Parts: sequence; C-alpha cells; structure tokens
Amino acid sequence: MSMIKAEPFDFPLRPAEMALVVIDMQRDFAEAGGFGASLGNDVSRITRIVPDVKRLIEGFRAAGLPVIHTMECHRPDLSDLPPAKRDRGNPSLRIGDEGPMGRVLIAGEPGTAILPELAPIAGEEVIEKPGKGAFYATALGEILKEKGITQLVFAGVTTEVCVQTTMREANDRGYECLLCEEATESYFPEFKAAAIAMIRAQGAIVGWTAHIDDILKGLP
Ligand code: TIU
Repeated sequence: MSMIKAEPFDFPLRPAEMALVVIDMQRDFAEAGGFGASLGNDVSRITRIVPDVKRLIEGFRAAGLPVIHTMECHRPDLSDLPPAKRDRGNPSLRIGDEGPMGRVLIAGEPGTAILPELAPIAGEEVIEKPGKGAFYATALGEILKEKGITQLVFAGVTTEVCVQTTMREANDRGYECLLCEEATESYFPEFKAAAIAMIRAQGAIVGWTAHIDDILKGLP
C-alpha cells in the first residue's frame, strides 16, 4: 500500500477510492464586493492560495482521479435560505441582495461562480450547497457512493467554516479525510492553524493534514 506523508501519521492511500473535493473557491469569497468582503473580511488572503489549489487540481486530473467542486449558494427565490442565515450579523450585503457581482451567493450569478483559474472541466461534479457542510441537502453522499470513493482530499475555503464542517460530515460518514495545508485558507490565520491542529489531534480524530508536495508525490 502506498502512503502519503501526513500528520499525525502517514495516510494509507487507495487511489482507486480517492477524490479531491475543492470547497467553495468562488468569487464571492475571494473578491471585493462579494459575500466574504461583505462580512468585513480581508479577501486577499484567499486569492493567495489559488496557484496551489490549481496545482493540486491538476495533479488529480493528471492521475485520472475525480475532482469534485462545491459552491455555497442559494436558489434565486431564497427557498433554501433559512432566515437565521440571511439575518445573521450586520453585513453590508445580505445573501440575495444585489451587489457589484450580481446577487450575493445566488446560483448562476457572476459572483457566485468558481474562480476562472479553478473552473471545473467537463465531467467534474459541481455540488451546489446551501449550508456550510457539503453533505447537507446535496447529493454528494450518493455521488461518492456511486463512484466507490472512500477517501477524500480537501482543499478550499474557509478552513474552519466550510472545509472543516464538510470534513466533519465526511468523517462521521466513514470517509478518510486528508486536508492539504497549502490549498486551504481562512480570513483568520489563527483559525486556520487551530482548525488544522484540531482536525489531526487525538490520533486524527477528524482526519489527516499534509503538505501539497507530499500529496502530489503520493498520487499514482
Ligand atoms: N465557504 C465558506 O467557508 N463560507 C463562509 O461563509 N465562510 C466564512 O468564513 N465566512
């Protein structure tokens, strides 16, 4: 069995059962005028990881392994947006409001799109999700089952919100989860560090973490 050098111990790789899940690399989280910025965040941190996310995606494509993309978004009629999510806090733009990149976090709007450098290619699954976790109210579980996937490598944003929520959902469903440290980011560096530490604590209680070169080296 091949192994990927990882923390807290090496990750036992089963390439035929592995997919990459790229979480929410959308303009709304990475560009001025989007949802992330409306919450008061410095979005420039997110754009810095784009080259590494791209490298990871290309590595999986070259190895012939599935790449699955997620997008946090809602239906235009807001029927899948709980009032508790829309009304939270005091953002400059709420989900569904008209902003400089179209309606914030609404499916099909320009700002909701995945960053062009990381755009899905033909044949790759794109999961539109109304929650932070990618399993909630989506077909992700069925899609993975159909493909025979049991191991998930994670990239995307933000580390402690949608990435960690999805990893926890996946871990509870029996998937072995590995987070790529260079291909994930938070608006808060201390939260990224804490999320990475808590994921791999207690003997990989949620999953493993690894560096991008070690993951790419381990792919078939
Ligand atoms: N994709 C994702 O993480 N959604 C968020 O709202 N993240 C924040 O950190 N706000």
